[in-house]
Amino acid sequence: MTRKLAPGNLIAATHNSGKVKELKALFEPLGFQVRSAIELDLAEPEETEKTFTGNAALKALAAARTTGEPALSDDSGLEVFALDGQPGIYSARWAGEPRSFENAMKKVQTALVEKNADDYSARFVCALAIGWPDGHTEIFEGEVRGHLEFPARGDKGFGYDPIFVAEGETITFGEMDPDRKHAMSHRADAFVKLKAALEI
Ligand code: ITT
Repeated sequence: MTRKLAPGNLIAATHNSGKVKELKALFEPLGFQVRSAIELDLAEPEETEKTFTGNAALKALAAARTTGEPALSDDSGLEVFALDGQPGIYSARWAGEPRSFENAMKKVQTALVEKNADDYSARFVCALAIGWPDGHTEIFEGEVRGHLEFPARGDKGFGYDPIFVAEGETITFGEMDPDRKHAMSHRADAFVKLKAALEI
């Protein structure tokens, strides 16, 4: 049975400040006090799973066990159809260390050019997980479909936003007002499912 989640303390189990901002915007209006793994200086677990849902569960449980509070995690990424779903769960890792999404976006473009691809369809995927200190998890997956455009445009958002144009749109997520992105993104899609199932 789905475990419910009452408003209260919630740890955002992520070290990505772009995600922290978006997750706070989603959960704080519902009465949650959200503190991030960055604020709490939590260790970053190694993402050893092969799926978005697996990695989301792993990150939420690590934070919940360390803090003794329910934790929310987000595992997400960009899947490019002509690249057989890459970078996918490796979306952050394509940016190298220290992370450069300018480089990651160039890598995507180079891979498409090398493949002679004429189909630039892509989707963002997001798995949101809630983990409890006793090991229970609830996980929800969302997506937003669209295509890629180069060169990158816009300085709003984060990650691959400057090259992603959602279906029916002409501007990139990087150019879009954050409220509008929040209403249609893969994160919003997963959040709607989470909210309904957990009755928050
Ligand atoms: P945490 O694991 O600490 O949450 P991370 O950045 O390593 O942070 P992921 O492993 O889930 O997170 O990597 C997902 C990457 O996919 C992320 O770094 C972004 O570059 C990209 N991504 C996910 N959602 C995105 C969005 O809404 N807009 C742009 N890029 C996004």
